[in-house]
Amino acid sequence: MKFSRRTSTLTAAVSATALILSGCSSNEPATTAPESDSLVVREQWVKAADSGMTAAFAELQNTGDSDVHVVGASSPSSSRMELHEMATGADGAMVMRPKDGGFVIPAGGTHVLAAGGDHLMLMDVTSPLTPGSDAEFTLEFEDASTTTFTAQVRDFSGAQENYQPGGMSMNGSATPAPANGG
Ligand SMILES: [Cu+2]
Repeated sequence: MKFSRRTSTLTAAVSATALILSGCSSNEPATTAPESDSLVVREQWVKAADSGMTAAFAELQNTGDSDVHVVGASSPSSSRMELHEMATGADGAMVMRPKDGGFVIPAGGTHVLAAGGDHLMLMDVTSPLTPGSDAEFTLEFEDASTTTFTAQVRDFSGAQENYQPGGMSMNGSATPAPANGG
């Protein structure tokens, strides 16, 4: 008798704890919208290339009231993509390199990806991007949501920046051949 009463008391205590815990989780802030809901992509285009590296540009507008973090990009047109920024290399020349933490688009703001600045880098074009055709891109956000957009391929003679892989320190001899991109 005594034993069974203790058991039921224990069970009741466990149930109460479970209720408290589930109560806590329902008290969390209302689920915020995925970052992808806040991002508008416009003026997007990609520089024509037959192979190797090239770059895509766009205006990324954040219509939401919290920052949007772009942490990755992908495209069926390239086996790999990186988020690049321009920086001054050791020799004083501008180089492009992966941007730590990706792109942050402030709440209500617009982040412009343009030649000479931040851009989406196609590291290895897998099928020729010919002027006038379209290419598909996917942006990945910090919360793992994604946005897909279509960019027109354009002829462009600019954006011939050198590539500084991994943001590592470099000297002239370590610099890869000038990349056809960024
Ligand atoms: Cu680049």
